[in-house]
Amino acid sequence: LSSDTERTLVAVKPDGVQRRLIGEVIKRFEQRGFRLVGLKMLQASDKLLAQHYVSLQRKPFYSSLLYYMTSGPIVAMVWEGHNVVRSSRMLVGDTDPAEAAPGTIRGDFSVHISRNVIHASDSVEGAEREISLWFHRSELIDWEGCDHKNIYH
Ligand code: DGI
Repeated sequence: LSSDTERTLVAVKPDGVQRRLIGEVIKRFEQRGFRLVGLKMLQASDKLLAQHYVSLQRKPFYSSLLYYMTSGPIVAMVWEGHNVVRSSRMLVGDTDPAEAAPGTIRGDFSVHISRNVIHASDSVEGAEREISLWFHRSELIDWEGCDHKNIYH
């Protein structure tokens, strides 16, 4: 993989879908210059979310987190580009909206940690694990934008 093909999982959570923020989220990732290589709307199962949030199983908020994440459709995406994992976390902002800077997605569109609109993988290894949970390989599309030479070199 060349340095501009790092990938990350981004998901508009049920509150973000209900609040019609799908387009806003896609707009921010597109205008930054990242490439969308996978996209779907789904009603996530408890099984998928248990795998996705395996590291949080012992947290006191775990059952309410799963209840919320299964309360309605989620829009899952895979974005590709140079340093996209770290850049996505910066676009998304702090986990707690009270700490998220204005200009970030959470800082602009959320108030409470239990309804923070969006997910983005927190490491390259985490991203690989999460992408394989949420997407089949056949659902990811390799394509090169005609603007590639303007965004890279
Ligand atoms: O990677 P993040 O989503 O930024 O954060 P995380 O992996 O630590 O936690 C996953 C989600 O769990 C987070 O987006 C919101 C929820 N969460 C995390 N900490 C708390 C929490 N929910 C509640 N109610 N209270 C928490 O302390």
